[in-house]
Amino acid sequence: MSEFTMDFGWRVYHPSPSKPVFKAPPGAVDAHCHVFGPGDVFPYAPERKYTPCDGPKEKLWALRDHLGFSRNVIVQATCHGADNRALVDALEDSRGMARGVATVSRDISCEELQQLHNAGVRGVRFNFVKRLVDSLPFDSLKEICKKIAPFGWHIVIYFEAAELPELYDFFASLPTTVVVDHMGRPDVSKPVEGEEFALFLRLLQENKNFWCKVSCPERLSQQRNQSYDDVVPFAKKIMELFPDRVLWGTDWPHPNMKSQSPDEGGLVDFIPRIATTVELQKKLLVDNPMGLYWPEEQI
Ligand code: 0GY
Repeated sequence: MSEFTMDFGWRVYHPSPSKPVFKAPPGAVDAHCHVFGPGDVFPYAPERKYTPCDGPKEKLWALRDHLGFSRNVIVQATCHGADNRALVDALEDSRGMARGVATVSRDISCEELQQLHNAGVRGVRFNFVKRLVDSLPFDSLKEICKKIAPFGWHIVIYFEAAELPELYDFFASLPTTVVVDHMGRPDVSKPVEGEEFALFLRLLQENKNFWCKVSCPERLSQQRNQSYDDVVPFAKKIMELFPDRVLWGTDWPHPNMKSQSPDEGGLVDFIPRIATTVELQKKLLVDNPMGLYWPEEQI
Protein backbone atom coordinates (compact mmCIF):
# COMPACT_ATOMS: atom_id res chain seq x y z
CA MET A 1 0.00 0.00 0.00
CA SER A 2 1.32 3.42 -0.98
CA GLU A 3 2.23 5.91 1.71
CA PHE A 4 0.47 8.57 -0.34
CA THR A 5 -3.23 8.63 -1.14
CA MET A 6 -4.37 11.16 -3.69
CA ASP A 7 -6.82 13.77 -2.47
CA PHE A 8 -10.47 12.86 -2.33
CA GLY A 9 -12.09 13.86 -5.63
CA TRP A 10 -8.73 14.13 -7.41
CA ARG A 11 -9.17 13.90 -11.18
CA VAL A 12 -6.77 11.43 -12.70
CA TYR A 13 -5.46 12.33 -16.17
CA HIS A 14 -7.36 11.07 -19.22
CA PRO A 15 -6.91 7.30 -19.60
CA SER A 16 -6.98 7.23 -23.41
CA PRO A 17 -6.53 10.59 -25.09
CA SER A 18 -7.63 10.90 -28.71
CA LYS A 19 -5.19 11.16 -31.58
CA PRO A 20 -5.08 14.84 -32.55
CA VAL A 21 -6.17 15.84 -36.03
CA PHE A 22 -3.50 18.54 -36.06
CA LYS A 23 -0.07 17.20 -36.95
CA ALA A 24 2.61 18.96 -34.95
CA PRO A 25 5.69 20.02 -36.95
CA PRO A 26 8.72 17.74 -36.65
CA GLY A 27 10.62 18.32 -33.41
CA ALA A 28 7.65 19.81 -31.51
CA VAL A 29 8.16 20.59 -27.81
CA ASP A 30 5.58 20.21 -25.05
CA ALA A 31 6.98 23.09 -22.99
CA HIS A 32 4.83 22.75 -19.88
CA CYS A 33 4.22 19.43 -18.20
CA HIS A 34 5.01 17.78 -14.89
CA VAL A 35 6.05 14.49 -13.37
CA PHE A 36 4.45 13.46 -10.07
CA GLY A 37 6.31 10.88 -8.02
CA PRO A 38 5.77 8.01 -8.00
CA GLY A 39 5.25 9.06 -4.40
CA ASP A 40 6.74 5.85 -3.01
CA VAL A 41 10.02 6.59 -4.79
CA PHE A 42 10.02 10.39 -4.81
CA PRO A 43 7.93 11.47 -1.83
CA TYR A 44 5.59 14.44 -2.09
CA ALA A 45 6.69 17.46 -0.07
CA PRO A 46 5.47 17.77 3.52
CA GLU A 47 4.43 21.39 2.87
CA ARG A 48 2.34 20.52 -0.25
CA LYS A 49 -1.19 21.86 -0.62
CA TYR A 50 -2.47 18.82 -2.51
CA THR A 51 -1.60 15.16 -2.98
CA PRO A 52 -1.97 14.18 -6.64
CA CYS A 53 -2.19 10.84 -8.37
CA ASP A 54 1.22 9.64 -9.49
CA GLY A 55 2.21 10.93 -12.93
CA PRO A 56 5.41 9.06 -13.71
CA LYS A 57 7.87 9.80 -16.50
CA GLU A 58 7.02 6.66 -18.51
CA LYS A 59 3.44 7.89 -18.93
CA LEU A 60 4.69 11.29 -20.00
CA TRP A 61 6.96 9.80 -22.67
CA ALA A 62 4.05 7.67 -23.94
CA LEU A 63 1.82 10.75 -24.19
CA ARG A 64 4.57 12.68 -26.02
CA ASP A 65 4.80 9.93 -28.63
CA HIS A 66 1.03 9.53 -28.92
CA LEU A 67 0.59 13.26 -29.60
CA GLY A 68 3.37 13.32 -32.19
CA PHE A 69 5.69 15.50 -30.11
CA SER A 70 9.46 15.07 -29.68
CA ARG A 71 10.52 16.84 -26.50
CA ASN A 72 9.32 18.00 -23.11
CA VAL A 73 10.01 20.81 -20.70
CA ILE A 74 9.14 19.47 -17.26
CA VAL A 75 8.18 22.08 -14.70
CA GLN A 76 8.56 21.37 -11.01
CA ALA A 77 5.11 21.27 -9.43
CA THR A 78 4.39 22.55 -5.94
CA CYS A 79 3.47 19.09 -4.62
CA HIS A 80 7.20 18.28 -4.77
CA GLY A 81 8.24 21.59 -3.16
CA ALA A 82 11.96 22.27 -3.66
CA ASP A 83 12.82 18.58 -3.80
CA ASN A 84 13.69 18.16 -7.47
CA ARG A 85 14.54 14.44 -7.41
CA ALA A 86 11.60 13.25 -9.50
CA LEU A 87 12.34 15.99 -12.04
CA VAL A 88 16.04 15.11 -12.23
CA ASP A 89 15.23 11.41 -12.56
CA ALA A 90 12.95 12.13 -15.53
CA LEU A 91 15.48 14.45 -17.17
CA GLU A 92 18.22 11.86 -16.85
CA ASP A 93 15.93 9.21 -18.33
CA SER A 94 15.02 11.41 -21.30
CA ARG A 95 18.38 11.13 -23.10
CA GLY A 96 18.50 14.86 -23.64
CA MET A 97 14.95 15.07 -24.95
CA ALA A 98 13.65 16.87 -21.86
CA ARG A 99 14.72 20.02 -20.05
CA GLY A 100 13.58 21.13 -16.63
CA VAL A 101 12.44 24.09 -14.59
CA ALA A 102 13.18 23.56 -10.89
CA THR A 103 12.06 25.07 -7.62
CA VAL A 104 14.94 26.02 -5.35
CA SER A 105 15.33 27.63 -1.95
CA ARG A 106 17.46 30.67 -1.27
CA ASP A 107 20.14 28.64 0.47
CA ILE A 108 20.85 26.33 -2.48
CA SER A 109 24.58 25.96 -3.14
CA CYS A 110 26.44 26.54 -6.37
CA GLU A 111 27.30 22.82 -6.50
CA GLU A 112 23.63 21.86 -6.24
CA LEU A 113 22.73 24.30 -8.99
CA GLN A 114 25.50 22.84 -11.14
CA GLN A 115 24.10 19.33 -10.61
CA LEU A 116 20.64 20.50 -11.66
CA HIS A 117 22.15 22.20 -14.70
CA ASN A 118 24.01 19.02 -15.67
CA ALA A 119 20.73 17.11 -15.50
CA GLY A 120 19.09 19.58 -17.91
CA VAL A 121 17.51 22.24 -15.69
CA ARG A 122 17.44 25.63 -17.38
CA GLY A 123 15.20 27.70 -15.15
CA VAL A 124 13.51 28.19 -11.78
CA ARG A 125 9.84 28.67 -11.09
CA PHE A 126 8.41 31.35 -8.80
CA ASN A 127 4.83 30.52 -7.91
CA PHE A 128 2.49 33.25 -6.65
CA VAL A 129 -0.80 31.32 -6.75
CA LYS A 130 -2.01 31.49 -3.17
CA ARG A 131 -3.88 28.19 -3.15
CA LEU A 132 -0.64 26.42 -4.16
CA VAL A 133 2.09 27.91 -1.97
CA ASP A 134 2.83 30.00 1.09
CA SER A 135 4.06 33.32 -0.19
CA LEU A 136 7.79 33.83 -0.51
CA PRO A 137 9.44 37.12 0.40
CA PHE A 138 10.79 39.06 -2.58
CA ASP A 139 14.20 39.07 -0.83
CA SER A 140 14.47 35.29 -1.19
CA LEU A 141 13.49 35.44 -4.83
CA LYS A 142 16.04 38.18 -5.50
CA GLU A 143 18.73 36.08 -3.88
CA ILE A 144 17.78 33.13 -6.10
CA CYS A 145 18.04 35.47 -9.13
CA LYS A 146 21.64 36.24 -8.17
CA LYS A 147 22.50 32.59 -7.69
CA ILE A 148 21.14 31.43 -11.05
CA ALA A 149 22.73 34.27 -13.03
CA PRO A 150 26.02 32.42 -13.73
CA PHE A 151 24.04 29.54 -15.23
CA GLY A 152 22.10 31.72 -17.68
CA TRP A 153 18.82 30.30 -16.42
CA HIS A 154 15.45 31.97 -16.84
CA ILE A 155 12.54 32.40 -14.44
CA VAL A 156 9.05 30.96 -14.89
CA ILE A 157 6.30 32.81 -13.02
CA TYR A 158 2.79 31.62 -12.21
CA PHE A 159 0.14 34.03 -10.92
CA GLU A 160 -3.54 34.92 -11.24
CA ALA A 161 -4.56 37.97 -13.32
CA ALA A 162 -6.11 39.67 -10.29
CA GLU A 163 -2.70 39.72 -8.56
CA LEU A 164 -0.83 41.35 -11.44
CA PRO A 165 -1.26 45.02 -10.40
CA GLU A 166 0.40 44.23 -7.07
CA LEU A 167 3.20 42.12 -8.59
CA TYR A 168 3.83 44.16 -11.74
CA ASP A 169 6.82 46.18 -10.50
CA PHE A 170 8.53 43.17 -8.98
CA PHE A 171 8.08 41.22 -12.20
CA ALA A 172 9.41 44.11 -14.29
CA SER A 173 12.52 44.17 -12.08
CA LEU A 174 13.45 40.57 -12.81
CA PRO A 175 16.81 40.50 -14.58
CA THR A 176 16.50 37.32 -16.67
CA THR A 177 14.25 36.04 -19.40
CA VAL A 178 10.87 35.52 -17.71
CA VAL A 179 8.26 33.03 -18.90
CA VAL A 180 4.65 33.50 -17.76
CA ASP A 181 2.57 30.39 -17.23
CA HIS A 182 -0.87 30.08 -18.77
CA MET A 183 -1.17 33.66 -20.12
CA GLY A 184 -1.20 35.07 -16.60
CA ARG A 185 -4.49 33.26 -15.97
CA PRO A 186 -6.91 35.79 -17.49
CA ASP A 187 -10.53 35.79 -16.45
CA VAL A 188 -11.88 34.92 -19.89
CA SER A 189 -15.39 36.01 -18.97
CA LYS A 190 -14.03 39.57 -19.15
CA PRO A 191 -13.49 41.25 -22.52
CA VAL A 192 -10.25 40.56 -24.35
CA GLU A 193 -10.03 44.33 -24.93
CA GLY A 194 -10.65 45.03 -21.24
CA GLU A 195 -8.40 46.61 -18.61
CA GLU A 196 -7.28 43.42 -16.92
CA PHE A 197 -5.90 41.73 -20.03
CA ALA A 198 -4.51 45.06 -21.27
CA LEU A 199 -2.26 45.16 -18.22
CA PHE A 200 -0.94 41.71 -19.04
CA LEU A 201 -0.27 42.72 -22.64
CA ARG A 202 1.51 45.80 -21.35
CA LEU A 203 3.78 43.59 -19.24
CA LEU A 204 4.85 41.76 -22.39
CA GLN A 205 5.05 44.92 -24.48
CA GLU A 206 7.15 46.91 -22.02
CA ASN A 207 9.42 44.04 -21.04
CA LYS A 208 10.97 42.43 -24.07
CA ASN A 209 12.53 39.75 -21.84
CA PHE A 210 9.02 38.39 -21.09
CA TRP A 211 7.67 35.28 -22.79
CA CYS A 212 4.27 33.65 -22.43
CA LYS A 213 2.85 30.14 -22.48
CA VAL A 214 -0.38 30.14 -24.47
CA SER A 215 -1.42 27.08 -22.53
CA CYS A 216 -4.16 25.70 -20.32
CA PRO A 217 -7.40 26.56 -22.11
CA GLU A 218 -8.83 23.69 -20.04
CA ARG A 219 -8.13 25.66 -16.84
CA LEU A 220 -9.21 29.03 -18.13
CA SER A 221 -12.32 28.14 -20.08
CA GLN A 222 -15.66 28.65 -18.40
CA GLN A 223 -17.36 26.35 -20.88
CA ARG A 224 -17.78 22.73 -19.98
CA ASN A 225 -17.73 21.20 -23.44
CA GLN A 226 -13.94 21.23 -23.97
CA SER A 227 -14.36 23.54 -26.99
CA TYR A 228 -12.28 26.28 -25.33
CA ASP A 229 -13.96 28.84 -27.62
CA ASP A 230 -13.84 31.51 -24.92
CA VAL A 231 -10.04 31.20 -24.55
CA VAL A 232 -9.24 31.49 -28.27
CA PRO A 233 -9.38 35.33 -28.52
CA PHE A 234 -6.94 35.72 -25.61
CA ALA A 235 -4.40 33.20 -26.88
CA LYS A 236 -4.72 34.41 -30.45
CA LYS A 237 -4.05 37.99 -29.45
CA ILE A 238 -0.82 36.97 -27.68
CA MET A 239 0.22 34.86 -30.66
CA GLU A 240 -0.33 37.78 -33.04
CA LEU A 241 1.52 40.33 -30.90
CA PHE A 242 4.44 38.24 -29.64
CA PRO A 243 5.01 35.34 -32.04
CA ASP A 244 8.69 35.04 -31.10
CA ARG A 245 8.06 34.86 -27.35
CA VAL A 246 5.39 32.18 -27.01
CA LEU A 247 5.49 28.56 -25.87
CA TRP A 248 2.84 25.88 -25.60
CA GLY A 249 2.39 22.88 -23.28
CA THR A 250 -0.11 20.22 -22.32
CA ASP A 251 0.15 20.74 -18.53
CA TRP A 252 -0.10 16.96 -18.14
CA PRO A 253 -1.07 15.46 -15.66
CA HIS A 254 -3.31 18.50 -15.10
CA PRO A 255 -3.25 19.03 -11.32
CA ASN A 256 -6.29 20.38 -9.52
CA MET A 257 -8.75 20.12 -12.37
CA LYS A 258 -12.19 20.19 -10.83
CA SER A 259 -14.72 19.28 -13.47
CA GLN A 260 -12.96 17.30 -16.20
CA SER A 261 -9.82 15.44 -17.19
CA PRO A 262 -8.91 17.07 -20.48
CA ASP A 263 -8.35 15.01 -23.60
CA GLU A 264 -4.83 15.98 -24.65
CA GLY A 265 -5.69 15.20 -28.28
CA GLY A 266 -8.25 18.01 -28.03
CA LEU A 267 -5.66 20.29 -26.44
CA VAL A 268 -3.32 19.74 -29.40
CA ASP A 269 -6.20 20.51 -31.75
CA PHE A 270 -6.54 23.87 -29.98
CA ILE A 271 -3.12 24.87 -31.38
CA PRO A 272 -4.10 25.65 -35.02
CA ARG A 273 -7.00 27.76 -33.76
CA ILE A 274 -4.57 30.17 -32.08
CA ALA A 275 -1.46 29.70 -34.23
CA THR A 276 -3.20 29.98 -37.54
CA THR A 277 -0.33 29.61 -40.02
CA VAL A 278 2.32 26.97 -40.52
CA GLU A 279 4.94 29.60 -39.77
CA LEU A 280 3.35 30.53 -36.42
CA GLN A 281 2.94 26.86 -35.49
CA LYS A 282 6.62 26.23 -36.11
CA LYS A 283 7.64 29.21 -34.00
CA LEU A 284 5.36 28.16 -31.15
CA LEU A 285 6.22 24.49 -31.08
CA VAL A 286 9.79 24.28 -32.37
CA ASP A 287 11.81 27.47 -32.92
CA ASN A 288 10.91 29.29 -29.70
CA PRO A 289 11.26 26.39 -27.24
CA MET A 290 14.39 25.13 -28.98
CA GLY A 291 15.95 28.60 -28.71
CA LEU A 292 15.19 28.80 -25.01
CA TYR A 293 15.89 25.24 -23.90
CA TRP A 294 18.22 23.71 -26.52
CA PRO A 295 20.04 26.73 -28.01
CA GLU A 296 23.11 24.59 -28.66
CA GLU A 297 21.08 22.50 -31.14
CA GLN A 298 19.87 25.44 -33.19
CA ILE A 299 21.52 25.99 -36.54
C1 0GY B 1 -0.06 23.87 -13.45
C2 0GY B 1 -1.13 24.45 -12.64
C3 0GY B 1 -1.39 24.21 -11.34
C4 0GY B 1 -0.51 23.62 -10.39
C5 0GY B 1 0.82 23.80 -10.33
O1 0GY B 1 2.89 23.57 -9.37
C6 0GY B 1 1.69 23.30 -9.27
O2 0GY B 1 1.21 22.69 -8.33
O3 0GY B 1 1.44 24.50 -11.26
C7 0GY B 1 -2.69 24.66 -10.82
O4 0GY B 1 -3.20 24.06 -9.87
O5 0GY B 1 -3.24 25.63 -11.38
O6 0GY B 1 0.58 24.54 -14.24
O7 0GY B 1 0.16 22.67 -13.32
